[in-house]
Amino acid sequence: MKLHFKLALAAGVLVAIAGCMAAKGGSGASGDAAQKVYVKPGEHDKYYAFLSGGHHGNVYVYGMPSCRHITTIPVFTPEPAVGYGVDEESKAMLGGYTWGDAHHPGLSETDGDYDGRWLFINDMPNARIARIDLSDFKTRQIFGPIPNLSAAHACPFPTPNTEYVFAASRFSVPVPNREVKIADYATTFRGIVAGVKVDPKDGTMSLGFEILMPPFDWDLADAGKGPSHGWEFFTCYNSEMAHDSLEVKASQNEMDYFAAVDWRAAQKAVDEGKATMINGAPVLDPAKVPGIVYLVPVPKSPHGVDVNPTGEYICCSGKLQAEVSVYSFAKFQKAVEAKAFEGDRFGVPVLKFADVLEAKVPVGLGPLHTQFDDKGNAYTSLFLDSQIAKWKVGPPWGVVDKIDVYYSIGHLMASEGDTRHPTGEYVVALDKLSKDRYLNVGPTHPEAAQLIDLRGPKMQLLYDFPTYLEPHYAQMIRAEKVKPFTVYPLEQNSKPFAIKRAEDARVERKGNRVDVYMLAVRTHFSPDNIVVHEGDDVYFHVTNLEQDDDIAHGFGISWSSCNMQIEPGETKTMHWKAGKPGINPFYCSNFCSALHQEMQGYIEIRPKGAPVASLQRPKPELTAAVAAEIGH
Ligand code: K7E
Ligand code: CUA
Repeated sequence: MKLHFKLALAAGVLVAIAGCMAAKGGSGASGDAAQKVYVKPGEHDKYYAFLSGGHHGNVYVYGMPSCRHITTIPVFTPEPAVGYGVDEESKAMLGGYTWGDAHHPGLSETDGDYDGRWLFINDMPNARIARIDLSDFKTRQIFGPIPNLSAAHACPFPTPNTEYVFAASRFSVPVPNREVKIADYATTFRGIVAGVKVDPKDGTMSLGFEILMPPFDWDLADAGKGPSHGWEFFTCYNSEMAHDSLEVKASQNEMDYFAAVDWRAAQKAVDEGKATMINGAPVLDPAKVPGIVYLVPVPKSPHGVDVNPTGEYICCSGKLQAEVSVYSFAKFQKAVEAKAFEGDRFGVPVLKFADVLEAKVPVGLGPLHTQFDDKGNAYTSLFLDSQIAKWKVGPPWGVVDKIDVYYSIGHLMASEGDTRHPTGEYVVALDKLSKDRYLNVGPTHPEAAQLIDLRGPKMQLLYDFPTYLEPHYAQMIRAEKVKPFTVYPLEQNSKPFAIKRAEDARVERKGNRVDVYMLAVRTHFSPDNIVVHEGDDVYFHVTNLEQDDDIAHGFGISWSSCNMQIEPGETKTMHWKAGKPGINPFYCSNFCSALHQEMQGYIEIRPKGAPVASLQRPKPELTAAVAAEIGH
């Protein structure tokens, strides 16, 4: 999110920004930094880092500490090289959308630690959550658009056993959405918090509950753990309920809030039938169902909310304040038990600031997000100061170190930093502006990320690496926890259109529909000559029979947008519409072998009504060659 202008206007700190920019420059790194990021050729990194792709709609995978970009996982956006959004399965998963704005990767957890099973990530504008399976680094489910909810920014932030992922609305809308006046915002618009259940066996997401919230802009979230397990916390801005000129009007109140949601109580209320169905979602109204959500005042337009590794403290950063407000979960519970409320907003009880606050830590200007290490320290990003402040969690609560970053840091990611056991080795600054740090590539600058060593008494800048647009948040997991397989075992391929024997390769037609059961193996497609009618709907079901590492085949068709990659052992289906009578070539688009260039074929398109066999088989010599290649 572009906070720059909003903050400058609202806080009147333009001078502060200009001043701090002018003071920057120089490398910041020194001494033994190069050795600390060096991973010898052929050796592997210690951590996987998953960086959100922002409005690129995907996930970038980096190795740490080398900061090498290893791959990009397509999630919400079509990707032509592998045919994501082109083959029938992934096309259906994208649901007609061709973009997403992905902000927050959320690794699955067991007992509050990353378990390496799945990675969840939000698409804010379209209110969707994707699940990437880390057994093959593929997007396997896109859940949503979640009904009634607009712009899932506080999302997905999994709970300690991945019981739930969450989505909260950044932009309130009428619930249910209908024809209303924008001017009726405060009476008609509502926020929504959605609890999305995750199946513990296979990760499948389904809607658990929705809670009707005040029409504020729900911003970020984090799950409780340890003593605060069972709760999810959400910050908001715009408790003023402005619907225009937000950069001024939404910064009037001294206090906004964080909301604390008791997700077990919410689920129980739904199971007991206390919800109203709206657009197919069970919606709970806190005015009618007490005990599921509370509000706690937070100074000055908070952004990040982060629970410390022990689960005792909730750290909120007021963007327009130079402090992190640290709340005690124990005090929160006490205040709830005592019903010490100072009124309510839309039926949600409001607790007293002083009752729940534990400490105020004066970190510096523009605090946004906080991460943690294994030694009881917190690290808060300072957008306006372009710094990270390291501070002690617990008395005597105070800043112990600061480091400059280049420039205007948003999120930061510590190694296993959202878990109960951060490793305290690294933090990566995810900077919003790179300005002069890289070769000039024109007006669109790359994003800037910086690796910082946390192991010494002082933070040490090790390395700068540019990224493509536009990581917001990221997570870093120990590499040994992630064990993806490198080929799909052919015997486990149960796709309905898969074929595994040379003699099963064929073309079948029924009416205008043509099904091509095709095999790909070095270095042939079988069949490689196909006859269709103009206008036919042709479905290519391509099975890659390889079982060797790194032997993917491509299948691309000339004069079309049809291309896909088929990995070893995999079957994919792609639709192609036959054009005018003539000849249309296809080929293997993914380099696979010495004779890759020979891996090609032709489609013969005949006029409507011309004779075309309803069953076509490849020439016997091709079938024999494929059989020889695969052993049967
Ligand atoms: Cu850029 Cu988490 Cu969307 Cu903060 S978010 S900076
Ligand atoms: Cu198969 Cu290139």
